[in-house]
Amino acid sequence: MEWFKTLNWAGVLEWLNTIVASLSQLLATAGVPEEYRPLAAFGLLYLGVTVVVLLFVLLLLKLLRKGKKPQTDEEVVAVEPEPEPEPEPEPEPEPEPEPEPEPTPGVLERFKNGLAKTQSSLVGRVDNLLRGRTSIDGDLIEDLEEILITADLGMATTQQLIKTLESSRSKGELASPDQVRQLLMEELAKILRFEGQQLDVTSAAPFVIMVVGVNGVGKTTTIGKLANQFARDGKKVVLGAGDTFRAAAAEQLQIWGERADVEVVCNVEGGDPSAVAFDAAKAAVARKADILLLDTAGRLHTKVNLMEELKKIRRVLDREIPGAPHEVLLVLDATTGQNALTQAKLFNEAVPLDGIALTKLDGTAKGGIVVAIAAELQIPVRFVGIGEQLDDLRPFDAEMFVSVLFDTK
Ligand SMILES: Nc1nc2c(ncn2[C@@H]2O[C@H](COP(=O)(O)OP(=O)(O)OP(=O)(O)O)[C@@H](O)[C@H]2O)c(=O)[nH]1
Ligand SMILES: [Mg+2]
Repeated sequence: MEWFKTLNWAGVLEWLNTIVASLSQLLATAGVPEEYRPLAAFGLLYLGVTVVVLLFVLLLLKLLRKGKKPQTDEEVVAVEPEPEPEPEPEPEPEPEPEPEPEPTPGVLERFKNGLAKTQSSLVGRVDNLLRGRTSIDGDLIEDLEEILITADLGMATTQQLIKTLESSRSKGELASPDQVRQLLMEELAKILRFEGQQLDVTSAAPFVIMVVGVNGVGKTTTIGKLANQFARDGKKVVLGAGDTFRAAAAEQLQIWGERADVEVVCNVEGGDPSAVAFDAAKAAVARKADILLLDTAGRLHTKVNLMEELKKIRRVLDREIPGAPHEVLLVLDATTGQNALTQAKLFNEAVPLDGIALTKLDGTAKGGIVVAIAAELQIPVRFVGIGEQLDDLRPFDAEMFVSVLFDTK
């Protein structure tokens, strides 16, 4: 307040007087009558001072805002929202993080996920039985027998496995739980392994695959997945829509054909499936295709006339392409368990089967059926379906299957 007292008020008044006088002169030149000039001059002075004070306040606010940078989160919260926030300086662009690897799990992991239910119904129970055992006795083998049967390995296969276990035990080769586990793995792989397990489509051109099976097991889906994989491998593929029975069956195959970018040969709905087989075989030869995949209508294995129809299709194919079909692939749905064995036996009687595609392993605890199929039918399992995605049909590999099944870590 000291400065206030020491201020030269007389000087200030004189200075104001000078300004008012100059303003009056200015007003005179603007034609303002003399009696209004002092009032107008004061008015102008008042306005001018107000503008200067306002500008000063604004400048002060701006300076304050610049100087005050919040340091902590609490301070940020405490800061009053500002009427016109200064645009924050653009933060330094963070270096782009390396793109995450695709979340699609690897083949082994997909297999493991697909076999999870079968694993717990078979290996999980075997491990529970073996846990904490120091010796292997007859009771344990009996309990093991029950587990194998209920895990859909089938009576005959289970008996065969139990016989091997018993004979090892009597020779003193089965002293620890680990040895039981190991022997089971070896024996299962032995049953599942086949000479020429993988389908070799290079042995003929066009290589004709006729796909058969009961309703809804996954024939068309399997054809779609195979077509995609073959096409991706650079093969020229033709599809034959031999299911003329079910409405929209040809459309379903056509969608798969579009996805794989391969030709689909169709005929009228309700037409003769042998005629489709004929047209498809002709088209495959004309286009110099590497592979012809022929879909057929789902049929009950117990319906004799329908099984006869398959024989006719087979004959037609053979007439057009000698030696065809090179592969009659039976599609079985793993969720049907032991019923799949009956289907396979009856189909095999009508049209000798070359291989099996076991679908829907992902949705079932009955995956042990694959062992029963291989052991009792002596037909190689070529493919297994572990889901509905394009890549979820995998070539079957006995060693891999067993090691994934017993990998409980
Ligand atoms: N989870 C799962 N589903 C599958 C698998 N394979 C096929 N499916 C499903 O099974 C259902 C039937 O498949 P389709 O291919 O139409 O069966 P289809 O044998 O051709 O049937 P029909 O022509 O009617 O005899 C579809 O919903 C498929 O997505 C698999 O491996 N896993
Ligand atoms: Mg179908």
